[in-house]
Amino acid sequence: MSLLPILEFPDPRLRKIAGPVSVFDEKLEALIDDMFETMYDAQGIGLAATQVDVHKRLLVIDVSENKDSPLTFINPEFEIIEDELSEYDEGCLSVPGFYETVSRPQRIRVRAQDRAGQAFEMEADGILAVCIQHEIDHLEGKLFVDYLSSLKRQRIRKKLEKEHKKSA
Ligand code: QAP
Ligand code: CO
Repeated sequence: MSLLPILEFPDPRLRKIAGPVSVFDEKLEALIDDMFETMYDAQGIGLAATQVDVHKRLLVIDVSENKDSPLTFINPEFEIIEDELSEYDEGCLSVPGFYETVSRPQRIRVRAQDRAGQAFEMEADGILAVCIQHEIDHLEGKLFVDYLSSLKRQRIRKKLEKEHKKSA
């Protein structure tokens, strides 16, 4: 297993639209394992393949307290069950150090495939529903900062660009 580098905003590769996963093989299994290792190492609760520069429709999530409930979503799709919005302070491993409030539908139904290619369906609410929607956005090249005012987004971009210059 290995840790994968995580792309950071405003890297243009975070804007790519991911394509479907069609081959379920050992290479995919290894990528999933590396994504979990990378997410846990970075203290994250969700990671989309886009964030590690792999433009395939694949997410890993673990919102459990004890980090013992890994969930893998391949080719995920969701529908809104409950139109009502709820607010959550979101962060992102690709936008380190910044948290802002975002509103999203409260309850969703997700259809996806697991690592073996088996289709499954689940309903989600609370932080899991937030996280699934946040991660599916990544597959569409979308970031949580896109929901903020352009002033806030620019401020975040400038601060991160400064950080990137320092460490380059
Ligand atoms: C998305 O985000 C999410 O800034 C996943 O310094 C976030 O795992 C969904 C993280 C909140 C729902 C609620 C962020 C770690 C992790 C940082 C993450 C940081 C270290 C973010
Ligand atoms: Co994110």
